[in-house]
Amino acid sequence: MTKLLDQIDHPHDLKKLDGEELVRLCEEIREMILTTVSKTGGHLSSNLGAVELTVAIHYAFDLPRDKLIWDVGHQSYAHKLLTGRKNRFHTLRQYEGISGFPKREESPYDAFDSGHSGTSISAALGMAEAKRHKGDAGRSIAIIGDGSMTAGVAFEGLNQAGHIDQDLIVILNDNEMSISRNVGALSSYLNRLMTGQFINRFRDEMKEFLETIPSVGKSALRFAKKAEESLKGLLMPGLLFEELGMKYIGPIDGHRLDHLIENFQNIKKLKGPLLIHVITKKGKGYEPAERNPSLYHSVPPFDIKTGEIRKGPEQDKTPPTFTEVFGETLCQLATENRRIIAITAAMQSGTGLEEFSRRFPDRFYDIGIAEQHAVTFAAGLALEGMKPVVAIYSTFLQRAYDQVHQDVCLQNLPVVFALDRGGIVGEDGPTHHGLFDYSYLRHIPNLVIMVPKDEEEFRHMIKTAIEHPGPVAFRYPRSKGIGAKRGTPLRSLEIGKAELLREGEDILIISIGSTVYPSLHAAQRLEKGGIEATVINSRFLKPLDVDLLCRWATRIKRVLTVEENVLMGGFGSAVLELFQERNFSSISIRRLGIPDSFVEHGPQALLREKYGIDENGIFRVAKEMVEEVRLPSFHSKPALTSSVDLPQNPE
Ligand SMILES: Cc1ncc(C[n+]2csc(CCOP(=O)(O)OP(=O)(O)O)c2C)c(N)n1
Repeated sequence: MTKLLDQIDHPHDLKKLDGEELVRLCEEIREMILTTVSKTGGHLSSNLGAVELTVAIHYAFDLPRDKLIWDVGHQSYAHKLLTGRKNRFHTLRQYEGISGFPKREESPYDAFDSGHSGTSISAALGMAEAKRHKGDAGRSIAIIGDGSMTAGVAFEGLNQAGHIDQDLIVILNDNEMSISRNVGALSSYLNRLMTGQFINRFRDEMKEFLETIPSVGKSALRFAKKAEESLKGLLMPGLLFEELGMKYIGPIDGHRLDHLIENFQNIKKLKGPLLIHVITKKGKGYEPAERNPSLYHSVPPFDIKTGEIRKGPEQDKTPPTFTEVFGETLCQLATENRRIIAITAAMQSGTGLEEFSRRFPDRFYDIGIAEQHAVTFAAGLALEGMKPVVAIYSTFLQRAYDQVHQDVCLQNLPVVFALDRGGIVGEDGPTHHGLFDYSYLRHIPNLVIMVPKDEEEFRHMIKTAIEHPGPVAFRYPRSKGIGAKRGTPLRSLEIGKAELLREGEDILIISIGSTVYPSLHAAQRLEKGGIEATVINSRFLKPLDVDLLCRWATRIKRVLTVEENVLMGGFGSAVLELFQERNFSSISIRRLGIPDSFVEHGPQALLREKYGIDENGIFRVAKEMVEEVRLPSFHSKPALTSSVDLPQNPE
């Protein structure tokens, strides 16, 4: 039998299939997703759960005239398969392959680039309004999970949608899961809608009440039964959304293709803002993922037969990842310090807080996908004498910039920010790289920022942060450390004190975080070629070790800074500013880091090499800098480095 998927180059091809064929197509899509993700890794559970939903949307609506906006976008694989990308699907998340998220540059069917939760409703509403202005009859459809619905911005969108009464379709894909089990009052509410407990409880209470009234009881009961259907609609389902001005429709079984299609076709005729509540199962159709949807939420390559995750270097327990070291050290400190509170924004496992949540359940908070709330909640805790540790991926803390600024740093509150996934994260790509945090944090007064070079230094930084009386952040990468020996008693580091790692008179390399060891290795190679390098591990992005940096810079006069962050406003910028303030006009300085562009998806090592922040890149530029003296006409590549002879300060 020929594959049905082979016949689908375009969503319009779906309309040639009958009901039974569409069901078979869903099976083929599921199989394709499973086979591919088992090899490439990726977001499995969410995609398996959204297959019928995706087919039904593409069948019932008219894309790309109608706009479909995927929230987060991690569940858009079936959409990619139906919109002309099936032949490239094997390149999913690979370097130069197709992205794991919707990308406008990849396809006209991808209406909006996403990766961060909660944005779909606002974007869809904006498009709907633009369509009204242009007189375009196309529909705007946001598809959002129950986890992402906990993001405040989703409610900001709903608030306006209900207010302006715009034609907008919001499909709530409810699988009761965020990455872990969804949490919070909204989740409980959706759950009650789903199970109908609310309605049943009401009905039972009503029945009891009516039966207690002797003469009217029976007929009233008959009446009540008849009224039950309308009562259901009138009183209970979707009340919250109805109150916000949306028309609520559901819940609908998200795996019954016929129901979905019929509902969507009817919905197309309705006006105003609609919320369609669809119930799906995360991991649907693959038993290991149905059993453990969190494990397969974002999964490395695995064996389809057994579900066993293939052992790569990342799965080895030794050395541990920075995330693991964070979780372990925080538990150690929390045993002695009962004021330590851990907060995650729906990333309990990703931020290494599983153990903490088990051991200190009363001091652990998963506050949902609500980074802004997490930070201000921490500010409140800190004001009352607790020691909150907010563990958030660097990319997601971007959302809470104002809270870090206003609610924590302006008030000089002792909140600890644990910024996981700092730097290049790999296959998740530009929406997830943590390449901006040096720049968006460094200029905020009162904030101390540390970046560990290895696991052992990291442990002491966590201790330092806990003991620091003001706001403090530490930023660490998505990876294993170098296997540094751990276990010395935890101690506090001196704030703003850098570490001199080696001495040499030809060039000064000042490095921070993940680039420190590559800098050291580059220095060792330079030495073999007769070039002597001094290497300083800055440890602190802020405050800098002014004395040490200035002393060595004025002595060597040739400085290379290295960082895994955008160059603008980053670590090298901080060093430049320092030298400019000190009138160091005769120092030649170059900076290695990420240029003014978004970094694509791909393996971490490959991208670090491409952007010249690995050992080879550092070696090459350091060598060039030393040789430039002998070959003055030599010019380096301008995109990645800048060579500046600093102007004399007019003062
Ligand atoms: C602002 C932000 N914080 C955290 C995340 C990490 N994240 C990715 S998917 C996800 C869970 C989303 O749950 P839901 O919307 O219900 O989708 P499901 O995977 O269950 O289909 C989280 C927390 C994110 N993408 N964006």
